[in-house]
Amino acid sequence: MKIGIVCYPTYGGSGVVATELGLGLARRGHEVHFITYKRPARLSAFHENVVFHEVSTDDYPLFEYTPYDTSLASKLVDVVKFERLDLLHVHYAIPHAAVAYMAKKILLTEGKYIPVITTLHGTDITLVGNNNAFAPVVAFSINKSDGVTAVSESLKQQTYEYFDIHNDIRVINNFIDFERFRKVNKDHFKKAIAPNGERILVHVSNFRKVKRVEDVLHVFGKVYKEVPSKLLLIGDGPERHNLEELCRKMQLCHETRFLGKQDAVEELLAIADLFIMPSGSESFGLAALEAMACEVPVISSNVGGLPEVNIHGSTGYLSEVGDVEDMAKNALAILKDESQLREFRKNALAQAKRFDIDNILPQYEAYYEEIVKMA
Ligand code: GMT
Repeated sequence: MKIGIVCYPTYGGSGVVATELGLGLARRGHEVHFITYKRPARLSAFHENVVFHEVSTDDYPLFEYTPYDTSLASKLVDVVKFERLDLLHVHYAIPHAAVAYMAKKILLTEGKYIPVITTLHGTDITLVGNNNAFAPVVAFSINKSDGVTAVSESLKQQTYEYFDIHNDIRVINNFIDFERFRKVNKDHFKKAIAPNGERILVHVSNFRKVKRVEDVLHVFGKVYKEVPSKLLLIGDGPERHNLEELCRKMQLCHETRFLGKQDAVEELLAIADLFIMPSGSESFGLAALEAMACEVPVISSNVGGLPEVNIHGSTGYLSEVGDVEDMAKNALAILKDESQLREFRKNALAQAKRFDIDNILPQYEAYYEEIVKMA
């Protein structure tokens, strides 16, 4: 098939999933066209069957806000027509689903029908889409998509709850590439970070408020009092400065490292003993899945899709949002008991295998076939 993928090219989860999906489809012989404003972060090398189309927007003094939506719609029309695409798969509803609908309508005037699949990732529904400034357009464009997928059962239910949706939503989960995410020997890293055999706790996110990274520090503050340990904070974002201040106030700076954005996250997960994800909202929790694939148990909140990924008492523990006491108690239960840690590591890996890219990609392919046939 010839597939157009529209996504945000940044480090966010939706862009990562879209890029890995496109690369996986290309490996399976499909022709994949990425259409966005910048080369996606994980699309750095040459890949057979992959083309990147950059959407450029011209500045004009009249535009206080550059009309990206219009440029993207025009680019979609152009690429669909000249590359003879069979399908457009847009990731993150805002603004991609509405823009794809406009491109579809324009193409129809020329006698070309292009089916559009929208994948809902999370904040496009839970935080952003559910805001009056976007809601009517999000609901309309989901209803106008030929196919809709959500990354978890929970996100599917939330979408029906928040909006008046009369389209079917198919759940196709986030996935993991075990060629990349697996436990490898990185003892030299471990020695450098935890020279006295301290436990290593890790958090990875975009440091937005919704991730509640301050809870990570509060949990770590309690754990550290009882078990010699180190904390690695990976990623960057708007809360970073406040977190650095909190870390100083809590006098945890010697034990905590802010590592910023890292390309090879798997190498750091390889030395981790515990992953912490205390999010206030999380449609799936791809970062937790990546940790589990590297045999790292997860302490998380119990919101959204997290209970579908992290199994309480098996791959880690779930707590109410903000209950740092409970999270710390659970973390200590794992970290103090070598046999529980070993067991949870094994369970985390087994659970992650359910989301192997080799199981999930064929679900997308089958869905594409279904939607194209219906169109
Ligand atoms: O907020 C983020 O983590 C980024 C966001 C995105 O759309 O770029 O991630 C969402 O999509 C990921 C991939 O489907 C999911 O694994 C994350 O759980 C989801 N984030 C939230 O729901 C907060």
